[in-house]
Amino acid sequence: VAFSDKQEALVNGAYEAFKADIPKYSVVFYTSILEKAPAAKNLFSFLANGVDPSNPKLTTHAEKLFGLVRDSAAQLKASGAVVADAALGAVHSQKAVNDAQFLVVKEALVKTLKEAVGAKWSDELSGAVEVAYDELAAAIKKAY
Ligand code: HEM
Ligand code: ISQ
Repeated sequence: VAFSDKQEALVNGAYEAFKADIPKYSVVFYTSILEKAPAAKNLFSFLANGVDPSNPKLTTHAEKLFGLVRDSAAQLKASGAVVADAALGAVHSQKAVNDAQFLVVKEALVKTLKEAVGAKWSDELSGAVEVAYDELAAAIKKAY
């Protein structure tokens, strides 16, 4: 897909806003996921004791996922396509992660970045994040 310099800059800016307070925004992210999909608690061992922002596993996993969405935007701008690590496909196919779950994570991602970005949030930014996420999710699912 076509992805402009501006779209990449918007996704980068949103990622920087998330990075400004990773514990805070990780709580927003996981809370949103658990609201829509309470069973996600059983998928991630680090959620066993609830959404604890002082648990480094919780923040590290969120940071990795948000970082991959940012990388996806960079790949889209550079080549118009996203390639995901084979291992990333393998993990998710083994856990039988489905489209409904990908949607829950996408909605939580958008909600979290919206809160992080604040007044600078826009439809254009939302759209750029969604394309970067959707193309990354498609690349992961290619390995199924
Ligand atoms: C593992 C990224 C979507 C469930 C992982 C890992 C990464 C990752 C990098 C490797 C372990 C780690 O976190 O370091 C992503 C990305 C996604 C995505 C970029 C979306 C584009 C999902 C969805 C689910 C899911 C929708 C299901 C709700 C899992 C599970 C693991 C995992 C269960 C294994 C966790 C463990 O046991 O350590 N994912 N993921 N992922 N992911 Fe995802
Ligand atoms: C999916 N895969 C890996 C890590 C994650 C962290 C939070 C929410 C979803 C995730």
